[in-house]
Amino acid sequence: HLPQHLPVGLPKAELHLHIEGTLEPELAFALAARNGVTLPYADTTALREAYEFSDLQSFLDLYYGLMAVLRTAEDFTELADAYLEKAAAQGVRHAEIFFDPQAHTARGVPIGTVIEGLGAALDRSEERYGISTRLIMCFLRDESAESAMATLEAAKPYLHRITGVGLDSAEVGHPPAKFREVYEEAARLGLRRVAHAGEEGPAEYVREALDVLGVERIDHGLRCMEDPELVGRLARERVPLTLCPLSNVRLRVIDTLADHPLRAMLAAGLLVTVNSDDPAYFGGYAGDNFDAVEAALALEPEQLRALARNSFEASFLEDDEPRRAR
Ligand code: ES4
Ligand code: ZN
Repeated sequence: HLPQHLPVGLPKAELHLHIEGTLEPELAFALAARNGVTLPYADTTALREAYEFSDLQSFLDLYYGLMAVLRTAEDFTELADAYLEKAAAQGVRHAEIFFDPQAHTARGVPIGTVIEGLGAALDRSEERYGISTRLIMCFLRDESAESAMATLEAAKPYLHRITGVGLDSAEVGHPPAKFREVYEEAARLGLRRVAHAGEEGPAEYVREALDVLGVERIDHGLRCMEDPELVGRLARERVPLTLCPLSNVRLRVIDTLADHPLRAMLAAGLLVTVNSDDPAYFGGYAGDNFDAVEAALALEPEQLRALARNSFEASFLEDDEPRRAR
């Protein structure tokens, strides 16, 4: 791509990015060798060939397995540095980065190792890459509420590095209300609140995330389109939705990019943003996602600029106080 190519070059904020989802096969094998971890794939080609997902769960199984290579603080620093360098080349100027502490503590990697490792890269991100950052700690919704609460407790010595909490992993069967108390405690601690909802799960989970968890941003939220009343509310209340178009195709939430409801969502007045989710697995970083929707949906330059503008409006930049304290 030419750097002046609009979708890639437009200054943008990335608001839906799992740092573990930026683990490229080459880095995975390098870390495996360094840490003495044996991977169940012969090489990077064999690993990439396994990136053929039928749904969210089939992706998550591979994704959590590959995390076995992440062991030391330096591993997390390298992971974040590699992401930030790629993101900068795609016009990202601000990144609000998810991480999954339980996916690491369950393997014996202390939460402090994860946070301090990521933090070392984020501390020099503005000067090195021209990207400001925030860190959002996600709870695994297919684990118990008690485990999430224990994770929040374990994060207390590191809260100066954490802007907010999120909710991710297998959605169906794990409604937001399961985490009511955890989100209440997060709010008491002054943390911002977001949650994945309406990716594979129903529109009702979007409503529950707003009403029970008090979130101020919905990750994905695609299935709100099945509920016109909810769409009206999201538009009226300017609740941001962090869409991830390439992810939706790779995880078979939609059949093809041409089926993506992004145009209808813009037309409905929703505050939508375009993000990469797990770019090492889903075929592209933030600019690639902009590029792909421009091509598949024939977006006008003005719509691309609106998406970029939305990304800063929806961010926690210059606004580090909770917006909808309950
Ligand atoms: C995720 Cl695409 C997606 N959905 C839910 N949880 C996740 N964790 C990483 N990627
Ligand atoms: Zn996600």
